[in-house]
Amino acid sequence: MANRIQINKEFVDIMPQDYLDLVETGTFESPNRGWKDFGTATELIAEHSLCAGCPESIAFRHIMASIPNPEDTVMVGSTGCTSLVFPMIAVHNIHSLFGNQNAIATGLKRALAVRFPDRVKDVIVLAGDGATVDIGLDMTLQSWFRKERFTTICFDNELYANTGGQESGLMQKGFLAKMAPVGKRFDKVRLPEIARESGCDYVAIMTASKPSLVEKVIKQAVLIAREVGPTYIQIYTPCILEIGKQSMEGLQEMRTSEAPGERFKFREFISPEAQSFLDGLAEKKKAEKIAATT
Ligand SMILES: Cc1ncc(C[n+]2csc(CCOP(=O)(O)OP(=O)(O)O)c2C)c(N)n1
Ligand code: SF4
Ligand SMILES: [Mg+2]
Repeated sequence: MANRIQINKEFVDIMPQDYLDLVETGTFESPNRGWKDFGTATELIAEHSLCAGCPESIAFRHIMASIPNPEDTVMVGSTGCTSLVFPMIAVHNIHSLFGNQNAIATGLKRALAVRFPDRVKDVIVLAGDGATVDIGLDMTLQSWFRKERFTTICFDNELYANTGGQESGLMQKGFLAKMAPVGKRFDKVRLPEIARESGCDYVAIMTASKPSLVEKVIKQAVLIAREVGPTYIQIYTPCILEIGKQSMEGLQEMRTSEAPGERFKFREFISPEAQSFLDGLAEKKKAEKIAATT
């Protein structure tokens, strides 16, 4: 049972069961929480408002289970399908005006450091591709140039899903959508490469199909952002509605798109500073294991 996360007594009788379970049996304050804990609680309440089978919901659940320090994490969202989920997750979160998310996160991270000097506070931006690479690109890049210490996660569904399927910079070349009938004229913007060149110390591109991989990447990204510099994760969360797939077909779509040679094949970039930080962590873990067995 969580000590720091409590429900106000006045509200207990109106809270959804998922929230009550979360406080009673959730993994907050557990140092080794991860996707293996699925089933003990639901960090994203089951009756969320995304389309049935939307891969954004799977990705959200994998991420929520993997955040290393949820009780001291603030997430910053932006307008889009992702913002339908934020009212239903059990982590502090702020909704920002479309595109402003990395500017808001910058101020928040700095303010939290002043307000809570003795406590580690993690900030995680989670926004769609339209918010990250189109309308918010200026704010995204400026936060990376300045080496602001937070993680940016882009749910890349390669279009503007929430407004009916307009073209985004991350859409594939030639793709036709309901509100982009001419077809995309230029290549998918290479945001992972731009992130690396703009100062990110850790960058990963992937799908949400493998919970263990999502866990590893999220933990690395959050810890590197805490200690070294900005981190960026781009996750393919296909909009099944716009690409004409059934609710059960999202997982296969992600698997197909992460095959060798495909655009979401797992890739990561780790700066030398981030690598030596990760090596130090691994050494520490090894030493703790040896100490525990002797
Ligand atoms: C300042 C502003 N501009 C435009 C919009 C309209 N709008 C709402 S959601 C959206 C698209 C979101 O696309 P994306 O960021 O890719 O998220 P998705 O819905 O695909 O998850 C747009 C253009 C808005 N709400 N606010
Ligand atoms: S419109 Fe697409 S991205 Fe949005 S909830 Fe539905 S399937 Fe998911
Ligand atoms: Mg999108």
